[in-house]
Amino acid sequence: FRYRVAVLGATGLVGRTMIQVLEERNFPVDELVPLASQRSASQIVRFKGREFITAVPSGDIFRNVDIALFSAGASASREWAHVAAAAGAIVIDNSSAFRMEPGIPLVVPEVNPEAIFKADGTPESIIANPNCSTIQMVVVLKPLYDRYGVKRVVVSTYQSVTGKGKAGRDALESELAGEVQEQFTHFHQIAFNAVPQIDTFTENGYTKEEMKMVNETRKIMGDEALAVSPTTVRIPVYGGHGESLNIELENEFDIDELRALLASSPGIILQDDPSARIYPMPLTSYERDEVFAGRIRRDFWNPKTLNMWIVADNLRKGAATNAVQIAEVIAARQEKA
Ligand code: 2RA
Repeated sequence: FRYRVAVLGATGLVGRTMIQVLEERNFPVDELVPLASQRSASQIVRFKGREFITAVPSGDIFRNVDIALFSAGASASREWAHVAAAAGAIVIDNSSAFRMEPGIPLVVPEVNPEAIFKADGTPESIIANPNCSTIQMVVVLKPLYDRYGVKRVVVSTYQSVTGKGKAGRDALESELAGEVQEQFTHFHQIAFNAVPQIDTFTENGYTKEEMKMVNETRKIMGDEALAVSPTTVRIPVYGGHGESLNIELENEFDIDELRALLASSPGIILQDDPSARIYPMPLTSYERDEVFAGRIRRDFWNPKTLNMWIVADNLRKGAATNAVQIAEVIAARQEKA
């Protein structure tokens, strides 16, 4: 099988990373259809040594598309996802538009790949890609959940400016260059700072980013009793999101056995040797597809509880790679069918 793959938002940071990952992972692309809004139309994207001009989306275009990767914001997804699905495309949407929609699966391939498919074994027509900070956390929670049960996670994030796309990255660069800002992309100056606000506040004192970590995690893990207590913070780094996790398990654990379990779990690379100063860092996760785990240690105040530190490239495993991996699961199933 080879696929005609559209990328909506092809000129954005995630869209460009999607195209890069499709090429790197050699996804069987028969034809690439890069799409962008009117504002970004007619820009050049490169794929497998060829240049493509971005087009503006239309119903007709999606008639000749098998898989459509979306990353152009929630309003563009709301406008085009059902049009593309009705035209026969399978939509993998990185925006927040449908993540909590009942009947639309929210998928991390290492955690709940079966949610991609209907009872008859065919793929759902719209599949939601979770928020970056949620994805890296559930990749690590999944093996612990299956083996020990997970009751509660207290998570503090240290999120890259690239979570806000090109604008987020450019904001840091211009502040570091000493340029005066008309208004701050990250609500305040981000250079030499940490801003404990990502997205807007909801009425309960938590931000939308924090509520995504609560609600999306429960949907992906299929457990509405799983307690997630989040604080999300923006910091001036490029390479990826860091997360400090305090995880309360249902059952007792042996720390070496738990470490070995993580090391042998899909999508996880252990970097955990404090004596050698080996632990995950954004600089070492940059442009990688895995979730890096380290600083694994027992919480000496609470039984059945551990602390750990994880890092993942939020543009890759946090967005583009996860979406392409969902497409890979679909392609693998069709090969077998
Ligand atoms: C952020 N997770 O980091 C959000 C959206 N990518 O800004």
